[in-house]
Amino acid sequence: MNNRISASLMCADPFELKNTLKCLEDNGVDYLHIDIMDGKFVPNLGIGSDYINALKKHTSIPLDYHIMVKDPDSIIDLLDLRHQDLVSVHYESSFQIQRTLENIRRKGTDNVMIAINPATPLCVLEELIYYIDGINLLMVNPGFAGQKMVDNCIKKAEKVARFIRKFKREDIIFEVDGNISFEHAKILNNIGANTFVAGTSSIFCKSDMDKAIKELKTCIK
Ligand code: S6P
Ligand code: MG
Repeated sequence: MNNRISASLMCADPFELKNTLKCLEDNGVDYLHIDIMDGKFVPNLGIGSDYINALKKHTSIPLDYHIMVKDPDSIIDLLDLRHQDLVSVHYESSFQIQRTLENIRRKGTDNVMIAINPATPLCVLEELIYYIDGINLLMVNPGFAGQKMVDNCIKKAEKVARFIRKFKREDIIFEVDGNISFEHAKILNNIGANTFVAGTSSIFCKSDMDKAIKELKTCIK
């Protein structure tokens, strides 16, 4: 699988969105990362369905939904998923996570993913590995942009890579989300991550986004 960049829209200046989208499209950014938050599962509010519907009228870049809400099944219907979109839900967010994963697939995406927090033990994936197309490994506790990577998360990424090899699922999406700086992207690329959420630590950190995207691409070659 080719490495991919998913631009985190919660980090984009809303007043500059049109220019930002053009720059992301011109640079062939693969996904727009959409953080959906309810103020309960995580202590912040995030992007809502009206914003997403408006966004879809202005770009054809596939969306990468990161759902951080309690009882995610109740909001999946609002999303109008397309087959190329990615959707990740947190292990802890649903009482019947396998049913939730199936619901998401039924709604139309080919890319159903499980998101895991820095403290979520990897053993929970053993029962789910056959039902998912990807893992979104959080390198920070979810809720906010601009956080520092939680200690030990690089080691955790190594563990995830070993886990993927053990279960012979090298075909899956291995996404990393949170404080993905240029330096961290290089390290995580070497470990085996293939999808990189780009936020304030990389493409939204400089005034020249075009240059920053090109730099990030060289880090994950
Ligand atoms: C955090 C969220 C992320 C942020 C990303 C921002 O809850 O899941 O997707 O948007 O972490 O990137 P950065 O570089 O500011 O950490
Ligand atoms: Mg996210």
